[in-house]
Amino acid sequence: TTASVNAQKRIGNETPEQKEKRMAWWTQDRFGMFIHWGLYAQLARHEWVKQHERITTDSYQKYFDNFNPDKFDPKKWAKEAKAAGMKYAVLTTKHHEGFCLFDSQYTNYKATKTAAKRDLVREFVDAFRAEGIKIGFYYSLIDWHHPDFTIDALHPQRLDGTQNPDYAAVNKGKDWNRYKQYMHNQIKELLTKYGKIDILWLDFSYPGKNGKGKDDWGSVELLKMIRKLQPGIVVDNRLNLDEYADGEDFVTPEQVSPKELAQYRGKTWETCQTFSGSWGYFRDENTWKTHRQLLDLLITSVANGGNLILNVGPTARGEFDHRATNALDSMSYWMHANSKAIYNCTYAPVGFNVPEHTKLTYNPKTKRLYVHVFDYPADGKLILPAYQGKIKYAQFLNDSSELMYKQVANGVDVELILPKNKPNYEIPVVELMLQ
Ligand code: JFZ
Repeated sequence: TTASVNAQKRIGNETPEQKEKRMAWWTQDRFGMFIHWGLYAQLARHEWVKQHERITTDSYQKYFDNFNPDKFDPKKWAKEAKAAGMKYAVLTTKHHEGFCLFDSQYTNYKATKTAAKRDLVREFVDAFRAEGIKIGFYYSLIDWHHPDFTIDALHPQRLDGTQNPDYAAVNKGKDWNRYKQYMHNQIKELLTKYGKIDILWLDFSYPGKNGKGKDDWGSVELLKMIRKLQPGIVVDNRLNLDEYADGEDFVTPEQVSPKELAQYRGKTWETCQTFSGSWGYFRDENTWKTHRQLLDLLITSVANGGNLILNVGPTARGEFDHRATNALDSMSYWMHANSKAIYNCTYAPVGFNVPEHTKLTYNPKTKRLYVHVFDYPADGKLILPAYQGKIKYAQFLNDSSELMYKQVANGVDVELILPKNKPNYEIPVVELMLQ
């Protein structure tokens, strides 16, 4: 999707300068936490399990009846997010399964009607706000529980669990407008009952025959309402409004590898990533990313002018499991020492070549260039190609210890002299003060 297709088509009347100002905090903060939590945590094998396994709404009811997150303590979540250096957090207020973590007046399929007896969204908002973390709501446009949500190509489940390509027959008697109204009503609730909301992450469109897009969601009308209720809010790009210049605040490359991120330079973007492949808690998944892979995603995002939102899928009891906690702890250790190379940073200015085995981030305000040393040179030599005359001072970022450098005989390159001992960080960072 690209916003440039028809730049003159607009929904509101915000100027590009006003948009940049509205989005400034978001582009500076760079690192957020995604939280996918719902009844699916009990099945513990992906948030799409109801659809993947064609579980009927009747059979799924037992997960509503059994839901009892006795360890839910969002203050703990918020502390872990904060420690990891995450500046904003986006919670699934309702995922595709349709279960609402918030106390919606439009449904009984909600947390307050379960043994939890609490508005989980309210507590999330209070806890994260108290830690100074910006608040984001994910809300699924798709709803596998609402009786008026029509079955389509991507959501072929019939209420009896069998598949039927005869959509007209299957959807007979459903009132789409009733669902659309329900969805608009709930988004309105979310944007009026919880104070200032910083991010809205609506998910997702799949336009085309037997799909759903802007006309189905009433996206134009919806975005107008959103902007009216929360003028400062930042909204994702999954409403299928990419033909409008102002129909999306940021693009959302999902689960892509670091090398695919370079193509997003110049856009406003956030890559969303899981620890293990699934968004919802997945007990038996053993493909967890390493600390290095997570760091690579964060550094490479910033090195290409984007954000990273890293997902946690809490257990059905309401906790981050030990694998998630360990992963967050490792980020926290690195960010404690190196976050200056992340916040307020973007790609390096023109003329700064990327030294071998490194990635560059840059803070335009402080004019500091950060060299992320992915492979530490055994001989301690790090060549900064064509940096001669461009540097004032060099130090490690983690401890502000000075680093010596000298001009290479070719008169163009600079040789940075690193100590034998690699600092105790998976990827150490050199801070260069530029001339
Ligand atoms: C969606 C959800 O279906 C998923 O469960 C999760 O919440 C994720 C963050 O978002 O998945 C998508 C949506 C869009 C694309 C891919 C996966 N896409 O546009 O490629």
